[in-house]
Amino acid sequence: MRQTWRWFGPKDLCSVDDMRQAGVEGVVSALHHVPTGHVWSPAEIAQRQSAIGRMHDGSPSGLAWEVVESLPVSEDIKKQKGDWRAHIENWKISLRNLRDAGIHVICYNFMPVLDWTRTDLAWRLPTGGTCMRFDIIDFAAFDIYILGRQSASEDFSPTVVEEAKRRFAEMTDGRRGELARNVVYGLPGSAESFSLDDVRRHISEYEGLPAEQLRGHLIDFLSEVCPLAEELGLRLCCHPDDPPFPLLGLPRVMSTEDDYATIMQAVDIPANGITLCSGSLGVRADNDLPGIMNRLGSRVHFLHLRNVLRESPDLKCSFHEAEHLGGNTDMVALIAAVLREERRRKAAGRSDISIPFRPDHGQDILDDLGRKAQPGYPSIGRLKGLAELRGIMTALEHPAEGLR
Ligand code: DNO
Ligand code: MN
Repeated sequence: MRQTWRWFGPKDLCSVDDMRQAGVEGVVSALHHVPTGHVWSPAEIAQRQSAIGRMHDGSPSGLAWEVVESLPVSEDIKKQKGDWRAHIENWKISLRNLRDAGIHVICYNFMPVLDWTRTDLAWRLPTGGTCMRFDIIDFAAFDIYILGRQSASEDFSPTVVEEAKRRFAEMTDGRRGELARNVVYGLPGSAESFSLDDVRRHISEYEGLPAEQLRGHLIDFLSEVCPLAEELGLRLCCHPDDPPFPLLGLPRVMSTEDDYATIMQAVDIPANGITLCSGSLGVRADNDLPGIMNRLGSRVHFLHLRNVLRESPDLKCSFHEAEHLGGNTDMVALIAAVLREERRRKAAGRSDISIPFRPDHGQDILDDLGRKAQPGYPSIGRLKGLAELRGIMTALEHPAEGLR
């Protein structure tokens, strides 16, 4: 397992020096400033690589950009409208440029309009630390009363609708504004300045596009890009829907093991792979993370290891981002499954034995509180997560206690 860390570029509060001290082996990054649909040029890629390669005193960091997260897929490609064909061609040129720069693992996602969605970005834990949280009642209140989406109330249970009505009536204007900002915050990079009207317009463009059609569009996209990726020796990996159920009336097609199995079979080549995000998939009780790793592991090219705690047994439930070993996913069993997969790869003579992983999000604790890092990306909380995960890996691989 290769220990990686997400770095948002030179303006990230966590420096290259910090990553070195955290014991990170490789870096995950993206060119967030390049508009979606445009080509990632060799010059831009090289510039980011050189920033990762240097400590603040100019000496070599020994770190390299190993995983792209994310090479964004445009809304046009997801809808097969407008400039979608040109965007696919540009995505392919970016793949070539990344290969030429020696970067081989490329993560992306296929969620219409939204990326991750939370109602609280700094929810206070009993410890005094904070974490991100998704509250289904708050979310329903946003959807029904703030966004005012027609038929929104049909997407929630009658109890949730009832409670959302009461909660919204009691909400201060301040909280209403904050809730709207928090939900919109999870929109992908270049869309951060979206207004509610923009969100309404983007949602309306998906009207009449059922999930099966979106799945078809994903398969069409992969049929175009995976053969090239295979030829270039690249590994593409699709991040799951976060959370793994439909929101705002938008279709979602990467939420379950079946969704992944369908896509893996539809374009059945190794370059078509998975970003196994235990925090995203783990929101659903019917996603068995160690089992998914056992069954689909040969196509897992990248791992996000984090944990969530479900707050009710419902499918569409409230949840918060727990400590890495503290939520509903059995992290020891999941890591054991990853190590088993790596043994299988070694026995099969594969070249990609070591699977890159990162401690996906972390809680805000100690000096990170109030430091205003990118939500989910505090240095200390992630370092704590990485250290805990590293402890499990070390223990499972120890010859005395060893993995059987
Ligand atoms: C949530 C995060 C996501 C992820 C993108 C990948 O679990 O990992 O923001 O980076 O969805 O495309
Ligand atoms: Mn993730």
